[in-house]
Amino acid sequence: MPGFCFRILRMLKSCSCLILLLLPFSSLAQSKDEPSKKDAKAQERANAATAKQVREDFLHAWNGYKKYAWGHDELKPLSKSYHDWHKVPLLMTPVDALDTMILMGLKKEGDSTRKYIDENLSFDQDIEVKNFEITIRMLGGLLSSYQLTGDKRLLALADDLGTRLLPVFNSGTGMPYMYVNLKTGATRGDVSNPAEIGTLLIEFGTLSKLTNKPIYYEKAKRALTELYKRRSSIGLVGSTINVDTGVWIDTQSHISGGIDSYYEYLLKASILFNDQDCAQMWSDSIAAVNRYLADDSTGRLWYSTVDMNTGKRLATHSGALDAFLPAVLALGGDIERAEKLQASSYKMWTTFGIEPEEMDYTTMKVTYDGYALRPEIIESTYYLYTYTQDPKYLEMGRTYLADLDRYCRTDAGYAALKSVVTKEKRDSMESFFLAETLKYEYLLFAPSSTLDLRSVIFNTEAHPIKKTW
Ligand code: DMJ
Repeated sequence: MPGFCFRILRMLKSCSCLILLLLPFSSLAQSKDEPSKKDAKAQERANAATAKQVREDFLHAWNGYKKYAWGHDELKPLSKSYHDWHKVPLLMTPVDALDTMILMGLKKEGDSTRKYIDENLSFDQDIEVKNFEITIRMLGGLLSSYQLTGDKRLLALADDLGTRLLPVFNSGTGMPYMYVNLKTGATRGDVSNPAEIGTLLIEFGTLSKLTNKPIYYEKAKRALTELYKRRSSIGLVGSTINVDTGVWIDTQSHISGGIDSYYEYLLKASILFNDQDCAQMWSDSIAAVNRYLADDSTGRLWYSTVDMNTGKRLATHSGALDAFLPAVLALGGDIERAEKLQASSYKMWTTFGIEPEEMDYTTMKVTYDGYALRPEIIESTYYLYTYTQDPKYLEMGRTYLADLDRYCRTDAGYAALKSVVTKEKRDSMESFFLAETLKYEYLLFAPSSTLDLRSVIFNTEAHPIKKTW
């Protein structure tokens, strides 16, 4: 369908001279602005209908969670049961999904979910959690929902969680360990990666601003800075590093999972906190990434894997996670590169009917065939539509939605795919499907008054944070 539309658009472009010639005559019959007004109205109606459909899809998934997994972390949409990350559930899906409900105007659901979280969530648990995941999903979710509702209990929960997470920073370098026990503060996991080290400042920084406790900001900013300090002489970071010694373990540099949101947070923290150090770190880093990783040898723009010290190309992979970069490039003002890269991501999606976790972009052959219901490609589409208003991004959004419904919908919710080639489903619906995938899809079509992208910074789990300080 979109390919068809693009062809028509191309044809229309080539006829543009003719249209220009005919324009004065047609305006004799119609008032000057009538056609565009009509188009705008039709687009508005179509967008409202798609937004409504996304809201219904959200409710379908949420009702499945409520029916089969209520009180637990995640729905298992095939076996109609639940999955908990730890021996005690932390209400991952409700916390992650709450601000989506609020933005979608699902007041009743939002109110009862918030009440349930207020009354039942406690972090005083003898469990070991992954600092990164808990920060972006739980801390981020609590903070944005607090800002949207003013419910002080949510802020108190965030503050309690933040305090329990702080021991992660007690390493040799100040870069965080991967795991911490919420009750004892015991830490584990000295080999980490840039994403887990550098994707904390939006949440910890916001917590500092809202509680007037500088320690959160200081610890997360130090972690980010210590990582940046260890970049190579050509300005790149590797894949894994020991947080006690500061020594790189794996020197492969890319923009995919494990590194991705480190770059995202350099830019976003610079904007949210007006932090000039972050701004400097972002501009140095993205320059090196564009210089050494960007690869347009196939006629399309992709980002490759190189050695962080030499810049030597090591692999030509891209995948669902890499699709976050156009959003970040666009936010950083580089619309041209963002649009080129988005066209590549879209090609990846349409080649398989849904995007794979990883493929080789020189051959377009899948190297990892799963699809985890990831949001990144939709997130980038939403940013680019906001900045360019180009309707082709709406068509992209409609393609994703139709494919999600075609391949991932089950009678209990939505399921990840084991393989984008066979379209066989997997018994998993991660909380980010409700927190991110459907939120960005909804915002793409919802009226801009729902939320103005320019007035918030989304954390990497799509929780919008407003600068109230
Ligand atoms: C989410 O938890 C976040 O977007 C994270 O930055 C990357 N992985 C998932 C979604 O794919």
